[in-house]
Amino acid sequence: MAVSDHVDFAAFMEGVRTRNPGQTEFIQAVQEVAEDIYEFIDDKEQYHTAQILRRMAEPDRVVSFRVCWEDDTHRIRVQRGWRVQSNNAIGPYKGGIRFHPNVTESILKFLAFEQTFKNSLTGLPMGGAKGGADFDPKGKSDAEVMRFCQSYMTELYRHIGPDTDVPAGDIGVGSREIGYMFGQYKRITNRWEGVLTGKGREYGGSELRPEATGYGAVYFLQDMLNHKNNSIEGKTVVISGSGNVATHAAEQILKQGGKVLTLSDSGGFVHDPEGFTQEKIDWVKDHKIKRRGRMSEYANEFKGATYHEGLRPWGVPCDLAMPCATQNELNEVEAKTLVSNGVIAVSEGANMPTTLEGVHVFHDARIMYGPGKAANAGGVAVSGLEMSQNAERVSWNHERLGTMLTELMKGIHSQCVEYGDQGDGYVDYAKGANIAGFKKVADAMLAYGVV
Ligand code: NDP
Ligand code: 2IT
Repeated sequence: MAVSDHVDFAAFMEGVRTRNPGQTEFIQAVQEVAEDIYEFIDDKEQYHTAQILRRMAEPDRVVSFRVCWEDDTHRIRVQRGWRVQSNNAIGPYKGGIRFHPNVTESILKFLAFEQTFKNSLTGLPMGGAKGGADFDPKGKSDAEVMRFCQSYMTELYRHIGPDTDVPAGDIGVGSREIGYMFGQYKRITNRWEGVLTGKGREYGGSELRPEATGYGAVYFLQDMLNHKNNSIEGKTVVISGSGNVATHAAEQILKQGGKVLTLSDSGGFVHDPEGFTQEKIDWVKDHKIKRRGRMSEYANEFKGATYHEGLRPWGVPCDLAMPCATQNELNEVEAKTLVSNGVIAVSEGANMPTTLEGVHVFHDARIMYGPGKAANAGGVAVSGLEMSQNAERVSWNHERLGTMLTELMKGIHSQCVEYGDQGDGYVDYAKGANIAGFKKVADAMLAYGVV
C-alpha cells in the first residue's frame, strides 16, 4: 500500500517549475489546470496518494528528432521535429501537428497537456498528444513543403498508428500538409489506415472536419448564452486569426445572426465596420489559405475596412470575443479593455490564447469565459468521428455529423456547468472543464495502478 504524499499547491508548482526550466507555456498550462484541480481533490486522498496530477504533468514521452530537407535552391536545411505523447489513459494518443518557426518543446508540451483534458471532455476514447516542427511554411513552394512533410513523416511514422497515436492538423498544417504526410506514411508502411485525421474527402477524410473547430466554438458560445437566455443574434463579434478556425467561426457567427467586425493575422488586424459577409469570408479563405496572402490586402479589396498594422483587435468595442489565432494573444490589459467596452462572453477557438492574468480579469468581471479546451473541442471531436468512420470503412453524411457535433458541444457545455456552477448564477467554465476533463482520465489511471 502506497504511503500518502499530499503535496500542497505551492510545492507542486515549484516542482513543475524546477523540472521544466524555461518552459513557460507548459508551466502556465499546468498552473491554470492545477489551480482548479487542487481545490477539487483537496478532500480526495486517493488522487494525492497515487500522485495523479504529478503523473499527468509528466508526458508519457517526448520524441525529438532531426528533419533534413532540400530547398528549391538545393540548400540542405535542418529542422527540429517532435511528437509529445502526453497521456493515453482513455484512448490512443490524439492531437494535431503544428509547423511554425516559434514551435518549441514547451509549446508542444503545453498543447499535449491541454489536449488530454480536451479529448476527455469530448466523451470519445482519445488520449492527448501534439507534434510539430520549427518549420515555417510561409514563402515555401509546394515542392518544398512536400519534401519537408515527407522527411518529417519518415521519422514520425515509427511512433504513430491508428491504435497508437493519430495526428491531425494545427497551425501551418492543413489539408495540403496532411495529404503529403499521409501519402508518405502509406508509402513507407504499405498500409492504408486511419493514422491521420483531417484527410481529404477523397481518401478517408470526414465531412465537416474542416469546419468543426470554428463552428463548434460558436456552438459553445451559443450554449453559454442560451444558458443565460441570451443569443448571438444581433451581437457584434471580434475575432482574431484568419486561418481554419477563425474563418469558420466567422462563417457560423453569420449563420447565427451575429456581426463579425474583425479578423487578423500575425501582421495586424482588419476592422470592417459593415461586418464580414459570406462573400468577404470566402475571399479571406481563398486569399489566406489557397493564395497564402496577407490580411493587409483586405482593405484594398473591400471599401470601408481599415487595416491596423502590428495591432491586435481587442480594442474594438464588441459584445462577444473569439480569439482564434494562437497562444497568449490576449493579455491582462486587453482583457480589461474588452471588459470595460462591455464584452459579455469570450469563446476561445485557439489553445490558451488568453494569458493567466487575462483569464483572472474575465473571472473577476464574471463574464462568460469558455476556455479553449472546452470551446474548441469540436475539431478533435470530429477527428474522433473520422477515426470511427475509417475503422468501420464508412462515410457519414454532413447532416448526421452536424447533429453529432452540436450534441457533442452541448455535452461539453453541460459537463462544464455540472462542475463549474458556482451556485450564485455564475458558471466558472474553466473550472468545470478542468475538473470534468481531469476526473475521467484520473479515474482511468487509478484503475491501472502504478504505471
Ligand atoms: P491556421 O494555420 O489555419 O491559422 C492560424 C492563424 O493564426 C493565421 O491567421 C495566423 O496568421 C495566425 N497566427 C499564427 N501564429 C500567430 C502568432 N504567433 N501571432 C499572431 N497570429 C498568429 O491555424 P488554425 O486556424 O488551425 O489554428 C488556430 C488556433 O486554433 C491555434 O491555437 C490552434 O492550436 C487552435 N486549434 C486548431 C484546431 C484545428 O482543428 N485546426 C483545433 C483546435 C484548436 P499568419 O498567417 O500571419 O501566421
Ligand atoms: O488543438 C486541437 O484540438 C487540434 N489541433 C485538433 C486535433 C485533432 O486531432 O483533430
